[in-house]
Amino acid sequence: DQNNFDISPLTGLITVASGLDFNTQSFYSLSISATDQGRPPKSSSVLVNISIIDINNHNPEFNQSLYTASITEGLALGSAVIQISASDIDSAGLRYQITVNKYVNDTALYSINDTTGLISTASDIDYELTPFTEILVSAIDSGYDLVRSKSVPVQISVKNINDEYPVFDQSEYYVDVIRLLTQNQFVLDINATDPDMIPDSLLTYNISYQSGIELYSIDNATGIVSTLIEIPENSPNSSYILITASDGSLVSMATVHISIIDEGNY
Ligand SMILES: [Ca+2]
Ligand SMILES: [Ca+2]
Ligand SMILES: [Ca+2]
Ligand SMILES: [Ca+2]
Repeated sequence: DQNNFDISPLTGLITVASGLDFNTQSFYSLSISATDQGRPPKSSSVLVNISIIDINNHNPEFNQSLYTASITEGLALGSAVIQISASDIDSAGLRYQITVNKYVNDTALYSINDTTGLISTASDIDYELTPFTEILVSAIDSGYDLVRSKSVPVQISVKNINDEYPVFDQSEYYVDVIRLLTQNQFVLDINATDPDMIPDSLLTYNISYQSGIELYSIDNATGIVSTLIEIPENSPNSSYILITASDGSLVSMATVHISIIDEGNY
């Protein structure tokens, strides 16, 4: 290629005239001629072959400047999240690596296959704990003298599902009730919470079982337990009821132990 090289007409020194790139053209064959100043001039020519030596002069490039993915919480460990891909004009093979990751209890949330660039879950992904995370992925070439790398942000958002059970503020409740309490009297206030977002955390309370006859009722919304009827004189000293809290699909249960005490002993 004439334009890539110059030759000094006097000294014969061949110099580079423009940028050379192994990846564009790796071999040149120049025909050089020398001419004397006789009359008539005589000349002769020679072929000069020039091989370009490859160096690592290109950075790896990702096919996107930002990757975004959306996954559902509760996926099995090792589930695919997103495929990352980079290329490098140099022939060297690339490997991938996560350089910045979010940790939960010292465990990385995501991992990457260093040859394929596939990102997978490396831990339990919990919306209530980490609804969104940004990791940094690097593509690193295998340059011989010089290693080049490039990194790209990967944003992963987690979709919520109703996976959290209602949690009572106590698993067992103990309450004393005065015998001869009339109906609609306050007995105790039960509370449960649910880590999910509304509406998956809106709870309904119910009494699922009462030992003995039906003496108590619960307000479905507030969890306040009251007497349904006047406590009969002959009711046993101790009884229990089972309370459920439901978010619409997930149900938890707690036990309320009730001691009925005589008014004089209270
Ligand atoms: Ca390179
Ligand atoms: Ca969860
Ligand atoms: Ca959830
Ligand atoms: Ca829930």
